Amino acid sequence: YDTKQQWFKDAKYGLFMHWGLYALLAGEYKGEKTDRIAEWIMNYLNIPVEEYRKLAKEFNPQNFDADEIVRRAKEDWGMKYLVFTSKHHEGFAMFKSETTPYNSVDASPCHRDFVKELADACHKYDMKFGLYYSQAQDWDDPDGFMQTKENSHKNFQRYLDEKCKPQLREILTQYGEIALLWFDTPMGITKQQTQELIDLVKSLQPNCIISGRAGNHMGDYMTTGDNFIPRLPYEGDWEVPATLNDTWGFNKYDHNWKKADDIIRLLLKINSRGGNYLLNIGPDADGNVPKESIEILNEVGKYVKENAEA
Ligand code: JFZ
Repeated sequence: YDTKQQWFKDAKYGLFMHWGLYALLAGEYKGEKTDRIAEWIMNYLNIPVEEYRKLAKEFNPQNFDADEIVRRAKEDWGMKYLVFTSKHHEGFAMFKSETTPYNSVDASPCHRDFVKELADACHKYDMKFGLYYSQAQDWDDPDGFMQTKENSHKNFQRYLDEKCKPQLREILTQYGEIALLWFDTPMGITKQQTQELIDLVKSLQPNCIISGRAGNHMGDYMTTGDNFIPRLPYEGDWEVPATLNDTWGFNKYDHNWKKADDIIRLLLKINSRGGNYLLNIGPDADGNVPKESIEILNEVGKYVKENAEA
């Protein structure tokens, strides 16, 4: 695996951000809790599409400040890139989309384009900007993949042609440089379909790096499992996506925070073997980054700034 992008080989440390409508539920729906990853709540608790969609009408994150988050990541935490969930498995677009009105500008009272806000901040602070896009799982589209739904992805190619590709085109043409496209959970996608998506990305942004989970081992680098670190010095580019507690999306019941010292140790271990550490935050429904996340990242950042940065 070779991304051919020096910035990625040098990056070492980046910020992952999982944020979507699931933040409104924060791990609980109608009194029922999930102690598993909170961005999967629609699936875990079998919330019907029509019900889940209503969340969009409540989404008004007054405290979300892209500039502040990116400034912290760059200046306080020593991170070199950001990856943001433009659309997670729930299917809701966190950007203005002409493809479907189910997006944060058209379906929510805030009328805000969060990809735009983050893109502007990243370009301002010279942070590489990447986008997560769930290419296979889409629990809102009848033809998107959902493991537990009978008859899901019946016409997966229609979903790809009518939602996935048009939205990829949108995020790759409207926000300046997209340094990385973070595809994920390539369930039920063929080699040819994966190739079509990669070709589309590269035709619009030739230098855009494709994550290891594009499908069929066709990404530009290796993405490991959460907190999994390959044993040998691995030849090639790789990245470890990881959480600070036990969830990616905000879960109000998850207080199992890692210690800053443990994060520092992991960062050094990953970097010494040549990998990048992509560490996650999950803002709440008002747009606040959990204070525990900020405390841990500040402490790690202090170490990075004093010892590890060139
Ligand atoms: C996936 C998503 O389902 C999850 O919601 C989150 O976005 C995470 C970053 O990615 O979950 C995975 C996918 C693959 C592995 C672990 C979690 N893996 O290969 O170990």
